[in-house]
Parts: sequence; C-alpha cells; structure tokens
Amino acid sequence: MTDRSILDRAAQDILQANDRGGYTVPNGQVYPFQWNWDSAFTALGFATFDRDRAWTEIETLFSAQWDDGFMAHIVFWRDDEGYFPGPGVWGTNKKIATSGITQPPVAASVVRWLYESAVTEDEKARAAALYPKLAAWHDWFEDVRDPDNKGLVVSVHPWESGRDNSPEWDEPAAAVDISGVEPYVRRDTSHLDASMRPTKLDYDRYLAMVQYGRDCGWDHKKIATEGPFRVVDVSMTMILIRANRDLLALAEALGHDADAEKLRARIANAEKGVAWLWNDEVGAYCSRDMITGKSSGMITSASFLGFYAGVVSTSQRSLLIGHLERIGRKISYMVPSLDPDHKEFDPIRYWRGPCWAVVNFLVATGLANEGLNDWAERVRLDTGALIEKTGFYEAFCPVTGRGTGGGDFTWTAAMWLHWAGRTGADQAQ
Ligand code: 9WN
Repeated sequence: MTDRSILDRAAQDILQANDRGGYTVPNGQVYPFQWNWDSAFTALGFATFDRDRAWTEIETLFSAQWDDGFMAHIVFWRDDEGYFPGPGVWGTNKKIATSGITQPPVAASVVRWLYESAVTEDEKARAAALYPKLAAWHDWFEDVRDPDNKGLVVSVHPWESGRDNSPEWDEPAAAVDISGVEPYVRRDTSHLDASMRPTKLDYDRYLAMVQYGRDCGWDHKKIATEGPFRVVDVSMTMILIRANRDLLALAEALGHDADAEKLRARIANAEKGVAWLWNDEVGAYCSRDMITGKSSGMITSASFLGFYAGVVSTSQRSLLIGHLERIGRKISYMVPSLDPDHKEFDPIRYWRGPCWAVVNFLVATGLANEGLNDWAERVRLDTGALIEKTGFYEAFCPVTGRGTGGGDFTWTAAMWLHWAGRTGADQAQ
C-alpha cells in the first residue's frame, strides 16, 4: 500500500470508530456528542466511501431541529459525563436535548455538493427532503440574527463561531459580567494539555453567556438584541453568504421558485451589508462588535473567507493576497488562525494560531473559485503535509507542524478523504 492509501484507510477507520450510529462524534473522548458544523464536514468524508452514511449524518443532525428552524451547535443524543457543559447546564428543555446556540451553517453547501454529485435518484430525493429544513434554518438566521435587516449575522457566543477563543472575542467578551457564574468543573483540560485550550477566564465568560441564555428561556430574539455578547463574526457571515448561494442553487434545481426569488434578494442585501466588516486600516475583513461598533482589527484565517463568500473586490483581493504572502513567509504551514505578526499569536493555543483543516478547506475552496489556484493548492498541500507528518489531529502548530488538541479527529480525517489527501487526478473527478 502507498503512504496515501494507508492514510486513506486510517481516515476511514477514524470516521467509522467515531460513528455512534447515524451520527459521528468529533473525537471519542473529548467531544462525545454530535456537533453541527463538524457533521457537515464529516458527511463529505463519508461520501468518499459510503454515500448513504454521508446523507444519514446530515439527516440525523436535522432531526434535532427546533420548530422555529433553529439548529443547535450540539445535539446530546446520549448523556456523557466526559464533556462540560452537558445538557443539564444548557437547560433547553427540548425532547431531543441540544445546546441553545448555533454554529456556522455549512450544511446547505454540503447538501448542494452531495446533490450535484448524486449517483442515484434516491439521493436526489434525500436532498429534496432536507431542502425545507435547510431553508427554515436560513430563514431563522434572517429573522432572528439580522434584526435590522442589514444583511449581517449576529453571533451571541464565541462557541457559535466555531473559533472559540479567537482573540477577536477577547474585548467583546470582557464586557460580559461573570460575577454570577455558578461553580463548575471543566472536563476538556483533563483530556487535553491546558496550554492548548481556552483559559479559565474564557470559560467563565462562556458560562456566563450560557446562563444568560438559559435564564431567559433561550428567547433567541431577546438574546440577539439585548444579550451581553453580540458580535458580527466574519466567518459566520461569510459562510452564511456562501450557504445562501448554495441553497439558491438547490432551490432552483428543485423548483422552489418563490424561495429562489427571496434568496436572491437576501444575497444581494448581504453583499452590501458585508462591507461593514472590511477594515480599511488593516486591509482585511475582520469581525466587528455589534454593541460598540468596534472592528477587531485582527487578521485571522476567517479574513480570507471573503473569497469563499464571493464578495472580494479587485482592490480587496490584492490586499488579501498581500497578507497571505506576508503570513506565508513567516510560518511553515498555512493558514494560521491568527496573523503571526499579531501580539496575541500563540502557535499552539486553539484558535489563537493553530491551523485547522476545515477552515483551510473553506479558504482554499474560495481561492480556487476566484481562480487563485496556486494559493488554493498551497493551502491544500500544506494541510496534507501536516496530516502526513503528524496524524489526524484536531489542529496543528503552523510553525513546527506539531499536532494540537485531540487526536484521531473526525473532521480532519474527513478533510483528508474529501480534499487534502486527493491527487490532482482524483480532484478532477
Ligand atoms: C465547543 C467540536 C468543536 C468544534 C469547534 C471547536 C470545539 C467546542 C469545545 O470543538 O468547540 O463547541 O468544547 O471546545 O472550537 O469548532 O465544532 O469539534
């Protein structure tokens, strides 16, 4: 067997070992539940060897959708003491226990991809059955998370971004009152090296925000307009724009004409709204605090998702490429989750420096869509090299390539199978 086929086999084994029957856990020990955006990426991995299982991953996720279209970031299919905070802390009181916050909506993009690569009519029928659920989630984003109809999306917890302890959240989260946080015991630091995880102060703030949501009965409209943390996250915003474009393609293919009309207007509004995230001083897209209006001024891997959303102008493009070039000279592996020239850069602490295969995949997809193939390929090859050198880690140090966080990680294995581990010939298929 070649090195590549050994890794393919290992990646499949990880997906199968982390399969709990209809859904996959991100890592058997550290994350024992179903996570929202993880599952969408995981479906792409399954699709390379078991398309039926790929669809099931998404269907299981959507079976926990709330009546108003909301999709939680975690579904607690079974209780497990190994993770904190569990269902009792969230207190959402749903028949299927879930958290009360959402995560980046990559599902519509994945379903479009599965639909367009479908080999049987049954697969198309599965896409058609998922379509109204995806549409309901996207409507929820517009109704609840864009209260002023600005084409933006408000995130109400750092965990929603999926980039939990990005320094982009330090200042907005510092305004959150942590005086009433109930005593708690973290589980993550008993499984993992604490120097690779968010700090105790980060966790106090995370918990204060969870308590706020629980105390107001998960009234999402109230949380999005009055909550203590309201940030327009550049990754959530860009991913939703792209997801709306992909949902539009599905609406057109499946004959949902009225929806298609609505989605075109929604996308046009977002294309205008997103200008609010461009920071002229740093020449990049950055997240912005909705409460204070302040831009983070930080260049993160998410700053390059403008390509994925298809919103980058010609002048912005050269500025963003300039940043890629500068960053690429500083570190060995693209794309670090924070600019290595930033004072908060920490190459092993979670979202403050390490590279993540899933974000790399989105960044590279966007770069390739814009014809920036050399850059797209650099990001793909770096991701593949990290996995070959180190294994299927949760994330990687961009300087040394050392693995960070948990091992045998589902979404890293999925990204290897779908993207980073494919040869040029495979990719053309
Ligand atoms: C909180 C599962 C998730 C990912 C996130 C990642 C991490 C959780 C945590 O793990 O977040 O949701 O406890 O650290 O930041 O992107 O979805 O892999």
